[in-house]
Amino acid sequence: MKKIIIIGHKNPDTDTIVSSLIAEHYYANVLKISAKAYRAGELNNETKFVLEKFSIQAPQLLRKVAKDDSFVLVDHNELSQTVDGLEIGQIERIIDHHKINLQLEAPIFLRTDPIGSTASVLARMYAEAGKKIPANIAKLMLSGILSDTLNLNSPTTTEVDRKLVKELNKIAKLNLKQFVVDLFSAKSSLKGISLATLITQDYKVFEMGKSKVGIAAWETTKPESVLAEKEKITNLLAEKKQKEKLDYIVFMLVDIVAQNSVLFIISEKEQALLEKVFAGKVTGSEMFLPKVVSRKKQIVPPLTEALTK
Ligand SMILES: [Mn+2]
Repeated sequence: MKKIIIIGHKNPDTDTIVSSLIAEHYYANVLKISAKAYRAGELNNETKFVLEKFSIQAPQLLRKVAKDDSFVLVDHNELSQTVDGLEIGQIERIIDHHKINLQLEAPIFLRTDPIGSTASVLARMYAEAGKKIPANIAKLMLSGILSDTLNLNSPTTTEVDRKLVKELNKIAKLNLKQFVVDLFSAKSSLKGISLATLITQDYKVFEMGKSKVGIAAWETTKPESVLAEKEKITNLLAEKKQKEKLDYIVFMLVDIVAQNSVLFIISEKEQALLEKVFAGKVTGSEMFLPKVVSRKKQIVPPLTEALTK
């Protein structure tokens, strides 16, 4: 029987997981259509914390794409970021907050808003449908928004997200200050994280012009612990670049307290590109970027522009 599968991106983050669960609820309660949330990879420590705190079951891992099933993509739309084996014709709906980079073959339901998280987009969809948001869904929405916007500090944050946090917390009734401390401490936790995992847990591949660019990010309140491993991380990145036949690979270490980033530079090729695009100085194979915390808004667009010219 044909099923509808809701799925977020590979190397799932909190927004992608909570959005798949929220979308499952939206399908059941607003659209009155049965659809099931799955995940495209292992949960990170932050997402585990969220689901445990609210006693919500994680979506099952999707092991195989069946030809008959149709798909709802949440929090992504690039084929390089979705589950392997999925064909464009199987996509029936996209709910996202990223730039659309997809050539479709047929009309589909498509909802993208340029706001802080996919959870925010879903919250708006409930409001537009005149549906009340239950407390457990409001908690998931808050987690997605606060995680993706780094507690409303990322430049991806909009007025919509700020208002939503206030409105949703009237339902969820969380101690937001404490919740964010716990959320970011879980985000920064290296428990069970090998260096190989560290560079793939929040890793995305982008097609920029003719170049294939891998960009890994690690958001943390404790950058020192990761900086100390720079050499090993750089070696792993070089291997990954070769294995995946990438043109460039970059690792972005985001300090979510000080609100800045350090890019790890693996070769002269990356150095030349990054120096041209960001006008920052490379010292000891790293480039410091003050006030840069968002891959989506501050790293991907200027790189894409430089590589498509
Ligand atoms: Mn997101």
